[in-house]
Amino acid sequence: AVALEDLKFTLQEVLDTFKSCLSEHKEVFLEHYVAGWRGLVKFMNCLGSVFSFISKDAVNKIQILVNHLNGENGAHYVTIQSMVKYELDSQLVDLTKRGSFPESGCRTLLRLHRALRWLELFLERLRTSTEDSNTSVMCSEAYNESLAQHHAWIIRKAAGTAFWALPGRATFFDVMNVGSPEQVMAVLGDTLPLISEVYQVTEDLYAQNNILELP
Ligand code: 1PZ
Repeated sequence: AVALEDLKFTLQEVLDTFKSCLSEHKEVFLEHYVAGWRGLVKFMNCLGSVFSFISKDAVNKIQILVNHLNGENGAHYVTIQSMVKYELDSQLVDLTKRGSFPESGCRTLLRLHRALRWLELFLERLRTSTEDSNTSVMCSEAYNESLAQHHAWIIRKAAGTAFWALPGRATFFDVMNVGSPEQVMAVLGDTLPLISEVYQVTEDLYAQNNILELP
């Protein structure tokens, strides 16, 4: 049987994993990055089954990265930096059109990375929201400013529909499981800079290697 503890999400947990993501030389540990995503998926699953098509895709991508980590070349996948270097040096990435490497670490992580930008924008809105703010509106604004630009029409349509099923702000805060709204705001204030930094380090790395548009 699954222990209740495993199902229970806390925002604090996600905060802690993102905190452990960055090494002192600003490398991103893939293992912790993936753990952070696992926590986010857990959270999404608490919001209702409408989101399962979204979490399924995230879970798929997490699994691809875990397989690389646990594979025979796992040593190259310890950090995002080493992964990018290894896959590019070994020509394991489709650079211009999809073909031989649909499961490269670089293209797979890029999808999660783009979603992290959505999360950053959404949490920032949540952090500065008031009691009567609408989570669906905050969510779709954040989406339109980020991920939507990378999604085909049909996905945007499906995502847009799912957003209307989001619970209200109060329920959202309950699911985050950190306490009073004031405490949620405080934890959000602590979490956001960490997520932003992980995002920025990854963004810079991908920009330097000219791989921000991998197919
Ligand atoms: C809390 C509400 C959740 C809102 C999440 C907002 C993001 C909506 C994204 C809709 C994605 C729909 C499913 C699949 C999309 C894929 O086509 C793309 C591109 O991958 P490819 O086809 O190239 O392999 N996948 C993605 O963009 C990754 C999406 C991950 C979404 C994770 C959301 C995490 C939310 C955390 C909740 C706190």
